[in-house]
Amino acid sequence: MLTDEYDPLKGKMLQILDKDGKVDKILEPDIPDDLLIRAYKTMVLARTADEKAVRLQRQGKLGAYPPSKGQEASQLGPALAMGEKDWLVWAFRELAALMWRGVPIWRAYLYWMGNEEGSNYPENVRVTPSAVPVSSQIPHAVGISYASKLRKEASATVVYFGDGGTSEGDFNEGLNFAGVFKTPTVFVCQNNQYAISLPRSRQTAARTIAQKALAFGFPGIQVDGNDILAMYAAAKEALERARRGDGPTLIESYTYRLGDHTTSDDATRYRLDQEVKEWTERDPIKRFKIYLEKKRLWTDGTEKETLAWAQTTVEEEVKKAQSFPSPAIDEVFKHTYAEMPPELREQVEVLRQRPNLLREG
Ligand SMILES: Cc1ncc(C[n+]2csc(CCOP(=O)(O)OP(=O)(O)O)c2C)c(N)n1
Repeated sequence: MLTDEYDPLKGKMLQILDKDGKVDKILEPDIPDDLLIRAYKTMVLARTADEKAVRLQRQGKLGAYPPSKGQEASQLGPALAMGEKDWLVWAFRELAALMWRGVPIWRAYLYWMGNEEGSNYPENVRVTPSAVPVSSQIPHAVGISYASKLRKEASATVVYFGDGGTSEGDFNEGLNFAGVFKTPTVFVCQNNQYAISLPRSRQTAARTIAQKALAFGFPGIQVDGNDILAMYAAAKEALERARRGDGPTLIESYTYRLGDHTTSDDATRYRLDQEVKEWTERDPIKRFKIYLEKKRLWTDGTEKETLAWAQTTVEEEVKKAQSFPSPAIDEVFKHTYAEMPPELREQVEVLRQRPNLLREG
């Protein structure tokens, strides 16, 4: 068991692919070549789509956007290990995972353009809508997985949240319930070192986030989140544990947000250039590419083709998102309550009479 070998109290972090693309042969997971290639292409596409979203925001064509540059392996590793019937519950910075699970990029763009159609995923896609209130998605994920346990379904739920999210009541309540009721939940904490400007050292005095699992009575593991093979292996084991009925696992993905917190943030005000430079050298895409090259699955030619394909694909997705008309005024109020409460109905009426209020803010 990886969670025994890498017990958080032993102070070891799971890494299979080091920053120079060298693989640990003993721990290397058995992933078919075609899946490895698809995973790499998805990471490149996610990076391209992410950088495009930031540029669209700067041009006033998209609202606030939370970049995920640098966290592609952290997100994609667990998604790769998931089965078709498993649920993915995300926060707001998990573009690569959404893409892998079948959410079209244009829908993701539409969501950040303020159009709720962006959350209308295809019928067979088991992904919940984004949850911006920090950690509010954790109790939802525990509820979903508890429901599949009661129904005796063989599906598990993977839920993503950040290091900042671990200070919320919802984190503590959710993990406690999961431990007591042995729900089939895989908790993936993307520890990207900051909650906006607050560094991880100010978030908790615990040495690792992974060790918090032990107090809830289930295993935790700290994983190099820029190593797709390690994230895949840890998630695979956690999903198997969940499906066996042996309960939840907490995976701390030790990673870094290379971009700003959102397009409203300026990370240079609280991070040193040197730190960003060091993490850029640990880029998850770069090391995965070296791994594929060594396995003779990748060449300069396929790289060039893939970069061009990613650019063209993203431009097409942008066009699709932009072809949607602006939503009707009452759309903004529709998707929280089954029945709209009177105070919201009142606000809709005011807006109908004075639509400029929305633009004026
Ligand atoms: C309950 C709640 N409080 C505050 C905020 C404002 N807010 C948005 S993101 C964020 C930081 C989240 O940090 P973390 O959980 O580490 O995730 P990251 O943004 O780094 O991915 C905060 C405080 C919010 N969205 N919800």
